[in-house]
Amino acid sequence: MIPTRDRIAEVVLDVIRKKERIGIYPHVGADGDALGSAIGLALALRQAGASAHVFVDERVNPRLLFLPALDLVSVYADLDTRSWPQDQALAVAVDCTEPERLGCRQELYRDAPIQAALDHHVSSGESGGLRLIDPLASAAGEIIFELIKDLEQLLGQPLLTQDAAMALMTAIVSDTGGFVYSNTTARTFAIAAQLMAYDPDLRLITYRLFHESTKTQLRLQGELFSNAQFLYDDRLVFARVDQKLMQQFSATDTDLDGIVSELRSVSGVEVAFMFRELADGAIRVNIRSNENFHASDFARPFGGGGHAKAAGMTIRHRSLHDVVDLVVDQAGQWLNG
Ligand SMILES: [Mn+2]
Repeated sequence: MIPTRDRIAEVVLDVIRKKERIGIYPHVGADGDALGSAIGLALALRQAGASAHVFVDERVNPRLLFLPALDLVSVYADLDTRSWPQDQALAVAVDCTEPERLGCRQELYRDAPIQAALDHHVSSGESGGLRLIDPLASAAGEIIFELIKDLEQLLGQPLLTQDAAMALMTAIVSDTGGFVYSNTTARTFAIAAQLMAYDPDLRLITYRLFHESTKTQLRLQGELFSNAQFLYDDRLVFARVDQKLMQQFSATDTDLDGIVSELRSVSGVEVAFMFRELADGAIRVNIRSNENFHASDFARPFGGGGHAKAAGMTIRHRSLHDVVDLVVDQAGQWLNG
């Protein structure tokens, strides 16, 4: 057993025995891993007799509304301060380590007598509390699964249920892109195999996370793909979206999900951009790249950031047209340099 996991399990057991409250905190903009992990943990803790709740900043992403036990999830903006729990004995951050990643809830998290963080992102911060960071885990869901297994051993009772397995499987499927990203390991499959024994609906998870679309999305994608522009021997491709187009299709930001990744998938493309005019006039640039183009290095001089193959930046006080020219020209120099 990893010492920190051991200690966290002990602390959790102590809180359960005292019948005290546990708050679970996924990061802002909770994705399938953050929310699935949080719900999976809450359900297992409840199975052990604990009073466990999940707190999030914003309404649940529509793509995740298939998750079980959403009644355990409270939205910060929807609660008045009186009903906000003051009596939690333990606060657990999930899929993040820094309290800053908890948005409006960070004070609530800090106010708890004990804080624990369960994460798989490499972190430079040295915040206090109990921290279990495992960068080799594909998803926070893997770490939560192992913690639940420890608790089952210590308590001598089963804690996982079909609903908890559904939530944890969602976490893992979400962060591995359906077991295809390079973070997918033998351990990922071993845990997924154990979760499958509880009969989670894998087909539904995959459909809702990756494949479900709407008529609006289909029409908008058709428009953007038809008009995508290829440059530099088709090594660069970009799409542009202004407010007029968004209104014409009655589209929202989520209707643009996945478009830039599709552009990158075109054979021979090294970098794909999506330029989007936001309602306040700022220009959002999403970048997806392959091996030969470091997306976050490219974004940094523009005040952006991200990962090697997925990054973004927001540029203000310039027109969509100017930003496209500037960025495409700069990217051309990178590709030819
Ligand atoms: Mn994650």
